[in-house]
Amino acid sequence: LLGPTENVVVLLDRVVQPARRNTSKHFRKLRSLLCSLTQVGGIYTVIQTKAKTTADEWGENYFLIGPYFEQNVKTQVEFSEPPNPAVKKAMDTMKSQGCQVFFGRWLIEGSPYVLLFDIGSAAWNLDKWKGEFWEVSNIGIPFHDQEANDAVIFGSLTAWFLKELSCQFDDKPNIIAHFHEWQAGVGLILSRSQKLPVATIFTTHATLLGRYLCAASIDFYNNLDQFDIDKEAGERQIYHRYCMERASVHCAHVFTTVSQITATEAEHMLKKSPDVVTPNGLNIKKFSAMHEFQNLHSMYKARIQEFIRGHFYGHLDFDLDKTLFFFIAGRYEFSNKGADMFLEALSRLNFLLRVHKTDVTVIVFFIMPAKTNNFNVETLKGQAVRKQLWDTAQSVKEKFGRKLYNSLLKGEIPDLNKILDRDDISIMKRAIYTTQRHTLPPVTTHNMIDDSNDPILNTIRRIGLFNNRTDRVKVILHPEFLSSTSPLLPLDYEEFVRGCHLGVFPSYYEPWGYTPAECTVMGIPSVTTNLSGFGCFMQEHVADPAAYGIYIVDRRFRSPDESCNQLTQFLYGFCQQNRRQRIIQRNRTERLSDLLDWKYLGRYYMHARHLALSRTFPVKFEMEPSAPPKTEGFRYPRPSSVPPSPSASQHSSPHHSEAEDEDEDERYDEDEEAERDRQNIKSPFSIGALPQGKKKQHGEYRN
Ligand code: G6P
Ligand code: 1S3
Repeated sequence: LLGPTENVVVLLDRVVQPARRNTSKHFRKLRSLLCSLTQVGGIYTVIQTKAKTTADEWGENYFLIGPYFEQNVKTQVEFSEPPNPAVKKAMDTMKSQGCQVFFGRWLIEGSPYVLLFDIGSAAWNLDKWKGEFWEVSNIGIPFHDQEANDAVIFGSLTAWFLKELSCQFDDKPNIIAHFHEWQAGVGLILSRSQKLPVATIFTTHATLLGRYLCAASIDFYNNLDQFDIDKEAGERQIYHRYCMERASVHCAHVFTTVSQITATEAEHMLKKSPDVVTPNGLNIKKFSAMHEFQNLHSMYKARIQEFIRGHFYGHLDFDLDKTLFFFIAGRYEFSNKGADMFLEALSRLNFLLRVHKTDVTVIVFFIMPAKTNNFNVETLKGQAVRKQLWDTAQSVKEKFGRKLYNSLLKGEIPDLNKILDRDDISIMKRAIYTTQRHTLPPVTTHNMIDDSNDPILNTIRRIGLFNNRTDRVKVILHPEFLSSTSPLLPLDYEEFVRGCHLGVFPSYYEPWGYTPAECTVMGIPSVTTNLSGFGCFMQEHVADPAAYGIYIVDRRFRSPDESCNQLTQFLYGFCQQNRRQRIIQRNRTERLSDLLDWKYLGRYYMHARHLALSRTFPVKFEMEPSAPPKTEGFRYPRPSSVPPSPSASQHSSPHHSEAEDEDEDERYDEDEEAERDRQNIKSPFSIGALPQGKKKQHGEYRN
């Protein structure tokens, strides 16, 4: 703790938090360690993935603070005594007053320390703490909003801990506390009102009002300055939450958000511009063999194809080798996540593929959790039928093999017309009869609790995408997160993404958007929009994003119908690529990974911390007088093989002739392009360092 730099750093993140829906039930929902990708929630992904770079920077001085949930902790945390005497003393004081506090290492990359408060054990203080919070903020919390009440308990515990910690030192310690989202904000507000010697940072990953207004299908971005925000919050019964969020923003020494588009939104909804934009990164792991991710695509695609064989039994009159897999995944916010526009575009794509009589089939997965009552019978039956056909084929093959072997031993070539006997033929006929079905392959894999009101199913009913034989676009709603232990589609999310061809995320409200970012690092092309932080970031950093497999739909300056047409064109263009072109495009997509690495993007968080220290302890720390960092200064050029003029051929796609289609071995020619481009592209890591804070008295920051 009192290391060479004498910095004490406490970074306050909401560990093991769900961030999926604004309800207490979800706040408390248990999470599985294995679900580390977006399935669990974007904010969780930020905190979990950036732990490694932050731990690398601050080492033993980095602590994450969050609520204690027994089920999660059991599988994710290794308990230990805090090695730091100040932390131990602060914890002991709280424990002696009846509060349960746990300490250990979070078993994720970087193994950071975690400090977990049991909210339940301190709940008896709720009325008192609500009163104290009212005294300092005039924000009253209704008794029925359990999530907000939990936030008051958690925030009061946090401020208490910070107070106990900071008074362990004779000299003023250098504590930075970083709070994410309004649920953690009470601790920040209380720390400031108690004038604790703590540098505070508040990060919002979405504004409460922005999310609500967009979900109500309001023309949000063209009316940003028109809203009566207090009234809007009041009408939606989130006024107290909104006040907690806004107070956190205004109390923080440094306010940050995840993208420029959310920065603009915050300016209007929260009446403050962020001091720093902190884009979200990922921990990128490079394979030692360059084409390993392509092999993984092939391997997991085969697993998805297996599922499709079962799901479409009796209707497998399309060529699986010419079938493309698209998907959308994430929280079930129908219009915010663009599922509405996607379905409309699929209907138009279906029409285009039919009129142009193409032999390509598109199967689209919607992975969005909804209330269900188990898998439906028809879907399970499909997999059983597939298994039965497989077993039949295996037993006939074995018998056939034995007869063939015996003939060869006798030096004879068997009469192939007689090698299968009547029994074999009967078994096979019976197996074929089981594949007869009188229903269409189901559109959903589960029994939906609210089937008749489900927005995805209702839209499918309206546009008539029922998986008919004539449809070139088939739809499967999987209203549950994926799991490798599923009896239906035994793949975890990452494996599933790798096996697909295209992720489609035409969001209307998306402060950042991890889903397309995750596709990118796995080398899977994706569709995003210029209303998502990720889409704008890519537009800024990549000269021709579509050539790299990042298709950005313009939802900002076009009408919904025009945007939908643009999306349809992207999808249709993608379907026209041949295999070789897809392979090349995947290589290019994967090349953008560096841009999304925390090793590069972590610098913005670093800057926010230095800024907070210099604002809180100006006598000790000063910032170098250079401009604050922006997410700019680096741009990927067009890939060298893409013609400079769009008139040369199809927009931004790799250009090769159809004759090359099946010639997979030539895919490695792409290495030449990669090598050429690599020489032209300066790595994002080589961009000049950010302006750093300087410690005035005791030397430099530790980094
Ligand atoms: C990867 C594999 C190839 C395979 C290809 C299929 O590149 O390494 O062996 O042919 O994927 O690509 P597709 O886009 O048709 O799924
Ligand atoms: C938010 O999660 P969401 O899906 O509710 O935070 C994520 C992490 O910053 C961000 O990627 C996403 O766009 C936001 O919406």
